[in-house]
Amino acid sequence: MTENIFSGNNSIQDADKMAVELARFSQNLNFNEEQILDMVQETIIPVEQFFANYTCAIYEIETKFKVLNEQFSLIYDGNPIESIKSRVKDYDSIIRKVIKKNLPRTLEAIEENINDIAGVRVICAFEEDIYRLAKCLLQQDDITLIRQKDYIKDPKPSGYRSLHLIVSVPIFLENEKKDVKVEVQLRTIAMDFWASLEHKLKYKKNIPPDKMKMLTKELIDCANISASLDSRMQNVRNYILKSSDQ
Ligand code: 0O2
Repeated sequence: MTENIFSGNNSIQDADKMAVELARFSQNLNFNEEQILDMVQETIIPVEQFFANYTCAIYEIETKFKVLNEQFSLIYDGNPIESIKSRVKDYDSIIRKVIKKNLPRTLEAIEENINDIAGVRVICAFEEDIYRLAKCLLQQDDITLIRQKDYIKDPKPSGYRSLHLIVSVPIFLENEKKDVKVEVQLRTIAMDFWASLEHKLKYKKNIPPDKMKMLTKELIDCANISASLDSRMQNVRNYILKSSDQ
């Protein structure tokens, strides 16, 4: 069920990239090999640990949803979760956000101010399952809700709908317990289908402005149709559940 789009190598690739840069920079300053190796070690290990913390936090959150999915399937009709997609934000996107938010370029500032370095997207068939799963996650005593944005009740002007939770979850390392932030996005299959297409349009640079305007409007219409589809499918499902109770 889980599609983990985080390759597991991001942190190493990012740290390697930094090591190459650092080595090049140091060579220009005539550092000797040992000094370069020391600096590389000092730079790489905190960066690797930084990314590893987010990977571990994703494991924790994914496991919580898998457990809920299993338990719900015993109570209700079928599994509420269709799929889970997780990722750790890549180094380039983090740096772009650092620049956009004008943050100091330190791991501490990034950790403090960027909430979506770890992202878990939970895709359900029905809207009611989204709220049921969110409620169950938030009532767990090791989860702290930092921020909630309900773009299902209040969709974005683009038509975007999803329930966003920024939570903090503890991870247990060799000698310490650390609270790590994770952005959880819960959405239906229809919301996810819409968001993927809209995301593609957002990053297309070669569409003429008048066509872009038309496609944006078309997507707003599609979002409304998709919201109505979600609601009608939910009604049919509720009817089926009610009639199987009788
Ligand atoms: P990616 O590549 O998906 O990670 P902040 O996160 O603080 O910068 P804000 O306003 O708190 O900004 O975040 P928001 O808008 O609540 O949620 C941001 C994420 O939600 C985005 O991440 C998208 O994944 C998704 N999202 C929000 N609005 C839209 C939208 O209109 N269309 C689509 N397709 N997705 C949306 P990123 O960082 O943009 O990208």
